[in-house]
Amino acid sequence: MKTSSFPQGGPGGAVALEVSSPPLLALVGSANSGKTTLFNALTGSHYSTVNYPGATVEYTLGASRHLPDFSCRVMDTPGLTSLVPSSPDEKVTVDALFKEAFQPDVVLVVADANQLSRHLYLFRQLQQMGFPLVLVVTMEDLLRRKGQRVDETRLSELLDCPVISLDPRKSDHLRDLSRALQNVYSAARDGERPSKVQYERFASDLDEAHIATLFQTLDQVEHLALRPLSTEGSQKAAASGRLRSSTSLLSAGADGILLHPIWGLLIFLASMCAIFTAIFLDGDAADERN
Ligand SMILES: Nc1nc2c(ncn2[C@@H]2O[C@H](COP(=O)(O)OP(=O)(O)O)[C@@H](O)[C@H]2O)c(=O)[nH]1
Ligand SMILES: [Mg+2]
Repeated sequence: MKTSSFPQGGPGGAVALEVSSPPLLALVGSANSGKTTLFNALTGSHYSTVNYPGATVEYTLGASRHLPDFSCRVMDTPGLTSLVPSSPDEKVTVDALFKEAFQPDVVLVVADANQLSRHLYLFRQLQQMGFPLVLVVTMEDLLRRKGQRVDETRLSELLDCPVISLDPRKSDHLRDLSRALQNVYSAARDGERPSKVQYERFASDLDEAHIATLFQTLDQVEHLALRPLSTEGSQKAAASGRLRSSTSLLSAGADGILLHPIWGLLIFLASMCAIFTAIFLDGDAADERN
């Protein structure tokens, strides 16, 4: 519990109260990634719609009723693709993430499995800023129809963050989610939250080369974390898996190299080449066995 002046408003408005309140969990992610569906699953649809302080942009706030191990306030936010806002509404949401009385204790990033690398961009920016994070991957049912699945363990290793794949239209996996949130919250509760000054420095340091290299790295993360459903596919994935590093692809050490405009691109191309060679050699060996 902490004391905050976060709006506790009921329908119709924000009322600032100095009260002891449970931790705040913010759901963020691109539009149509499943945030509101997950919000409804977590809160049982008991919520109020309130305005961001000083703005007409709305967000929704409710109490978690279906997270058995983590009692919190849950905040649904408008769609966001990057910490560098592209509309006035996005700017209000981004600004709120850095307002002291408003800052979430844990950020739950919601990403669509079918657009993983694109949706991981916001995740990575939030991670670079130092927010305590849990990643929920939605829409895996649609990915499976295309013959692929999400390897949660692998994705979690690559991102160095808890990852839960779930369909928010069902109530499965909420206990796993709840435990992950509680662990992340406990580990981070006494830590510093990212400040507006840090954010401004981060935003001004972003340049096109850095962004392009980050997208290449995230494409590689997606490639390594999505697995084929078929047995034959699994053998090929296992072959390519032998080439993989066992540490986080986005860990501090790897980041400097992988995000370097020249070395990052060369490493990306070399690893793609090695993976495809392994797949073809494996295929040839299988042909010879048959
Ligand atoms: N097939 C499928 N549909 C989903 C899943 N999660 C959410 N949806 C649907 O995706 C649509 C967009 O979800 P919504 O929660 O409004 O997304 P938001 O814009 O991020 O708040 C809705 O029709 C949901 O029912 C999922 O895991 N699988
Ligand atoms: Mg929504």
